[in-house]
Amino acid sequence: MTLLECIEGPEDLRGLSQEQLTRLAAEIRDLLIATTTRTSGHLGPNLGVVELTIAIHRVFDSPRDKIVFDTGHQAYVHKLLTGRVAQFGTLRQRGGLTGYPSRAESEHDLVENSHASTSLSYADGLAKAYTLRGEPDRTVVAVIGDGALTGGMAWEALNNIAAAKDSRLVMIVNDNGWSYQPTIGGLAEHLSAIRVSQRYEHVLDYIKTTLSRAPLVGGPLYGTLHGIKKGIKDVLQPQVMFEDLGLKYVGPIDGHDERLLETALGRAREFGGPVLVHVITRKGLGYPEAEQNTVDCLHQVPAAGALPGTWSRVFGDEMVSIGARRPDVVAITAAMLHPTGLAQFAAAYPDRVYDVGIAEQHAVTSAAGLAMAGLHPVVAIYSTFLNRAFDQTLMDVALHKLPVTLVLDRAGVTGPDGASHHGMWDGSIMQLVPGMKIAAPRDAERVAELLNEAIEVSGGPTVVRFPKGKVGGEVEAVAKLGGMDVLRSPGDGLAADVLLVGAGVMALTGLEVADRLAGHGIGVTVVDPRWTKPVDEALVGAARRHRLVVTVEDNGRVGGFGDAVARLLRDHDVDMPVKTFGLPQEFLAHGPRDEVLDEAGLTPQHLARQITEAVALRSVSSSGGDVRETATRAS
Ligand SMILES: Cc1ncc(C[n+]2csc(CCOP(=O)(O)OP(=O)(O)O)c2C)c(N)n1
Repeated sequence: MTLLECIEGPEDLRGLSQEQLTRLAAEIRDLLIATTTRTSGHLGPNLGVVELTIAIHRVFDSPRDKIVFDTGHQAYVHKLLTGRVAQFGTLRQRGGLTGYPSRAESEHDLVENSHASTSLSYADGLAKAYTLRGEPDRTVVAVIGDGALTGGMAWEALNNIAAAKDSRLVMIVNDNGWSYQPTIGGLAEHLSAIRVSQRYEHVLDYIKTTLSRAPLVGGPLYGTLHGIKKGIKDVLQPQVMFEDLGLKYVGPIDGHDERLLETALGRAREFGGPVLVHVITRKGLGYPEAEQNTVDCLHQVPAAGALPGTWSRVFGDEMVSIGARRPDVVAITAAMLHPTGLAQFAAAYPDRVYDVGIAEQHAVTSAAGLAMAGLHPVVAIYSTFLNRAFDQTLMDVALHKLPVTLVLDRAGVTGPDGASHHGMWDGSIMQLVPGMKIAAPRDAERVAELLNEAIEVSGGPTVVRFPKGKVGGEVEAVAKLGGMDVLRSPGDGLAADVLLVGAGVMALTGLEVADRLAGHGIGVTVVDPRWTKPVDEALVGAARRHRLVVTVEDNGRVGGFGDAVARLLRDHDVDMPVKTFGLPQEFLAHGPRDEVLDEAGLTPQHLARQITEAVALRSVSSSGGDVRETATRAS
């Protein structure tokens, strides 16, 4: 039995010797590598926090003390130390452990949102609550990476925490110099100045020896730390910045020296007010393939980069051609250059790409500024993270009718990252934005076509949304209906029973549904709207020529494309039932995309059954002709 297998909870760590802790760290690293290379997952970040997580759990008393992991992708070690070794092999598998903290999994898990830069705000609230409730013996710990620290919310929180002098709050900045890519920005430059400083080793030694001589508790300790800080002020800039905010600063601490970490954290805990502990770690430590990976230190396995054949790559390739033709087109990423497919654009036009850090709100308003000055920015963002920048899209971009294109990767069900990563909101919230135009390509050709159309729009914002993963082969239109593509007409001998409008890839699902329904004698016209906002008014006439309208979208059902179609038909007094299929408006668990879609009823089989029942309920009286009579042949 390994040491790790004997750890059923943090209390089992307490009796271990330093030598055993070293062995434990090695066992954890072995398991992290063996598991994530099989199941997929965040390898690099977790390898970097092994000693830190051990130290946190030896110093603090979870779950009485509260530990908030920012983003939560680096919480695997925490899972292993809180009784989940046996289940770890099920990581990110359907029904297995989630890839982030999960309140359902453990009382030691608190925050499962996985959207970065929130930990300090949660921690601020928790610590204030414990003060108010008269529970001063509890400490709140936030673990935040230097990448997550580039997010605006983190700074709003710091500003407030600095003023909450009674909060027993320990903020651990896990500084490895990397976000997905090397962390960018003014703060990052300060932090990296420390790491490359030739005097860094001396500083660590100095802190090590001085800390071990420091008094054990409270104010006197801080006097000592303060003295250290002042002494190294010329070498280390960040603490000056934190100090100017009014925050106590401890560091930098070698994040792989478990004993030293314990000493620093123990003293931070005893201080009794908010303290920031600056810890230097190495992303990917212990796995050469991660340590030496120059793209992202194996932030994720398999790599999140835009591989050939993926939607992101098709987008990225098209951006390179657009960039050659349109010198006014610039690109923005919020710390996701490679995963969003912008790496080639960055290589071709290094001056025309901006990595703003994990700062989606800033990305969008900065894009507004670029557009005001005559450029056409393309903001490439994962669908789920656009939620952050709704107000910026609405008020900063749309109100000013600015030509900004938001390219939303990973729209719809994404899979193993679970509830917080499914891109199921954008199709609804973007419907609310006046003047917004939303494109949903069904295949690679349409990604290029619709991206180009979006970039031609000069009077307001546009969205292009597409899913995660591999893109299928081209599906050609058989006819046009207004600006939409007709992919299939009911077929010989079948009536125009159902008008099925499938947004994006759901148009392809629609084709399979139509095949199944044809087998039951039900004629289906399948339309890909291409643009899901504004809804093409040609649907009004087409609806009148069928007996049932069906919409299918890979987005939450509430307020999405389907609701927009139903509204259009109501507004035109079309007396036609509309069945809107989409994702249930719930937080959907993790699992393979096809399984999540299956559970949501969005497979051809489920849809065909439900549509057959709906058709059966309709009266047989049929009106109007066949869309084939009115559609013009696609040229
Ligand atoms: C709002 C938001 N934008 C983007 C991401 C995607 N993302 C996940 S982890 C990560 C990098 C985090 O870097 P850091 O906090 O330094 O942690 P590390 O992985 O380096 O330990 C990013 C950009 C996210 N989770 N949330």
